[in-house]
Amino acid sequence: MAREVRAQPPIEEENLKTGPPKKVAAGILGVQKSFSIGLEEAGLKDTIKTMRAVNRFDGFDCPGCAWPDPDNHRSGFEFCENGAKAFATEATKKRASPELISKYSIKELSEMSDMKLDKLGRITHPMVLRENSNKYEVIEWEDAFSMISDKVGKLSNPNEAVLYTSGRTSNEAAFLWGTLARQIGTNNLPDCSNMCHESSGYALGKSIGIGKGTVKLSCFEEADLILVIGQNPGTNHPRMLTALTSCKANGGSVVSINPLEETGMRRFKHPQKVMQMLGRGTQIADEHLPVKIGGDAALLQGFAKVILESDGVDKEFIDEQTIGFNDWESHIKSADWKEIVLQSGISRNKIEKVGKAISKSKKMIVCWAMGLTQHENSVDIIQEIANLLLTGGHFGKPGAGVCPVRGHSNVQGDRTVGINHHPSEEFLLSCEEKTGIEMPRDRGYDAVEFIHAALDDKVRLYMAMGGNLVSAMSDTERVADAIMNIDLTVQISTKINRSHLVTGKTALILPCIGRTEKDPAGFVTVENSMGVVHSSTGTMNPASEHLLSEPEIVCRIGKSCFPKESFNWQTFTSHDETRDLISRCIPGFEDYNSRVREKGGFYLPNGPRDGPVWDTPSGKAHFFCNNLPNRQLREGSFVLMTVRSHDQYNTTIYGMDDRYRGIYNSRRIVMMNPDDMTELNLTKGQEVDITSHWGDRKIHSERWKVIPYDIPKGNLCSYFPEANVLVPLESTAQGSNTPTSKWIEVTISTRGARIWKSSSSSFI
Ligand SMILES: Nc1nc2c(c(=O)[nH]1)N[C@H]1C(S)=C(S)[C@@H](COP(=O)(O)OP(=O)(O)OC[C@H]3O[C@@H](n4cnc5c(=O)[nH]c(N)nc54)[C@H](O)[C@@H]3O)O[C@H]1N2
Ligand SMILES: Nc1nc2c(c(=O)[nH]1)N[C@H]1C(S)=C(S)[C@@H](COP(=O)(O)OP(=O)(O)OC[C@H]3O[C@@H](n4cnc5c(=O)[nH]c(N)nc54)[C@H](O)[C@@H]3O)O[C@H]1N2
Ligand SMILES: [Mo]
Repeated sequence: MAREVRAQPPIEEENLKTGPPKKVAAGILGVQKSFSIGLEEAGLKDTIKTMRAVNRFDGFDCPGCAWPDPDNHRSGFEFCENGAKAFATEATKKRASPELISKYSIKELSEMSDMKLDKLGRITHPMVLRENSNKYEVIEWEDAFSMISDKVGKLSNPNEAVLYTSGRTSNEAAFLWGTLARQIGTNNLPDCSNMCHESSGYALGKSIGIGKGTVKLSCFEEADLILVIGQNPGTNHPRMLTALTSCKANGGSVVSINPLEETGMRRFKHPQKVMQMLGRGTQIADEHLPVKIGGDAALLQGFAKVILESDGVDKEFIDEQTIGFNDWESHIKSADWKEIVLQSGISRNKIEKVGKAISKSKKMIVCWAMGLTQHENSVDIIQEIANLLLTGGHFGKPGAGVCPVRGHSNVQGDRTVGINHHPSEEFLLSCEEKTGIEMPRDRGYDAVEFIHAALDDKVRLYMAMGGNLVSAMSDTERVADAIMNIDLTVQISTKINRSHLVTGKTALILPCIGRTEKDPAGFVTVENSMGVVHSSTGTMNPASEHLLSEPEIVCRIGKSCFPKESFNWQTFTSHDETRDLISRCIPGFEDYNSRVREKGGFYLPNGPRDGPVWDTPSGKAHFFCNNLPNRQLREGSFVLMTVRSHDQYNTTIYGMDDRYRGIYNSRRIVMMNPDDMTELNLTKGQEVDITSHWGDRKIHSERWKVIPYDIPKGNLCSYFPEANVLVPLESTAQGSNTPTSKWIEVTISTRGARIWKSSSSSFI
């Protein structure tokens, strides 16, 4: 029986208000917001308790983002407004109890907004949605595990199982999760990284032999120049503003490269420093380059041209440490300035000014996030960053290097401990030896490949360790078709989201304790964006007595599926045992249990940072030559990017405002250059329809309100997850296969006299 559910959030009547974008980030309002969210969700006592414990040596790791904490000291409060939202909504007093959930059919729940779904509160019991039912009901843990092992036993091929991971999962749970997939016999381990920094890992792996950043937090104090490209730290990594301020305090400069002039990059008032909070704050960006969406490869090649003609070339470093420089040099010299200016949208003068600053820099850091990783040519763009840094010898010394700023708080750790759909032979061999489990060698599905496989009816079992793939993936309606083809879908989670409503024929919800809560088995561990592995100890009582920890859930699934095998799952309900096993399987984790008990944890080895040593086939760092993209837009088309508002955490919507950008009470908006609005004869707040184009395929989405905004001409900006329906599944980055959420070709049509239909989008 097919259930009728809504894969996209409903369109609600909204009272859009706009004002000028804010000039200063954080300050007193940031502090006030942190407290008010906490009070509303968790109450006074628990708000203070969580705020005291977050990011302390003996407390829990903030579930907000992966930005690191200082190595050897902590202030009274180590968090930001948006971190406060993340832990307050987890520590909420509201409960999505079986009584509440079973009041509604799945269809009724799917008609709630994403914000309303989240505000139902914490899930308290394991629940099942049976094949012929349209309501969830309670199930005993053991029965749920038997349903899973039953399904695993009936797979005709282990690759019919897929195990997804969202990046909040601890190292312990992630390692066990990967082991479970491989014991089932598959490397089908798609994860949120596939939609996030996969392009960074792929590109850097080839250029410098490690798919991670090469700087420490202290490097920000030493750098003389920091480029922040395609990132909105004021909203998504607010504590990074403190680090940028420290660079400025020591005489360094910051350059922002972004189609939007984001508030956090203008001025910052430290919400925890009284004097700064009251003053004008620190100016962050010395220069802002409003690059066109997708114009970064051209811009970076422009910088390279300037550097090659100046004295910014570190000949000695290049000769000793790299290969491919000469080819790259002639490639860049032959690049055409006209094309560079046209594609980037930045004048030659401006490019030369910043290019000269880069040539002079002795210690440069380049930071980036989703503005660079979600394009068709993302891998090329990131390799162009590596090329620039290699030219100036910015590796192997403090104050310099690459800094891909990670999103989810443990997304980097999850990959390190084996959440990988194409693990190395070295990793598999080592795990095989130490676990006694035969490891499959076939490459598994990434997130996009998983959806294609499910559309082709090749997936029977899907289990998700957290996350909300239905809303986070591109092409929402096709993802829903794919998921509904599956026999059994399982969500291990804390809160209800759309992935609990758009499900397989049978669905399970296995509720787990969150980061902020006490785990009976003690602390877990995570790795931050700068390769520091440290502990995280929850301090709150779990939201319900029926919850289990993520590692315990994995162990009990494992035990239920493989009761007779020699790998004894029961042992690994002890986190110390799991860490011992990890330390035997994965280089860099030696003495894991003792080193992680030291204050602040320990750094994982990092060749380019510590040496430099390059783990590439040649043993050297590589320059790569990349051609600029040559994409022709059809007549009248725009390029749309999809970003986060200030009041959301990925698919979790906390509120309806995007305060820094001056947009209130509405999420279904599209920002447009005022000149483009005049040309199309559009007025502020007018509703338009958006159609995306991929080859002959068109996806149509109705009712978006236009907002005049300072964005390059021809470019548009909307929020995800609402706009994900417009991202074609086929449109992915070369090499990393990441959906191109920041580059979607669209056309706009006015709604005129058209009659409003209740379904928001359809294929035409
Ligand atoms: N509060 C909060 N914190 C978060 C998250 C959250 O949702 N809320 N999410 C977490 C996660 S998982 C992640 S990955 C990070 C994401 O952190 P960000 O990458 O900062 O997130 P986005 O909102 O996607 O912002 C992308 C930025 O890139 C710019 N941009 C878009 N296209 C281009 C381009 O072609 N070139 C350039 N130069 N810039 C471009 C946009 O204008 C925008 O400023 O944040 C993490 N932290
Ligand atoms: N168009 C567009 N799409 C995008 C992006 C974009 O910029 N534009 N960004 C992409 C990026 S960078 C990312 S990382 C993905 C995010 O993709 P996901 O990681 O899949 O999505 P989230 O919204 O972070 O997942 C939130 C859910 O996780 C569950 N959860 C929260 N805490 C815990 C916990 O402690 N344990 C468990 N088990 N579950 C928990 C809750 O049920 C919550 O509803 O989205 C991607 N999608
Ligand atoms: Mo992310």
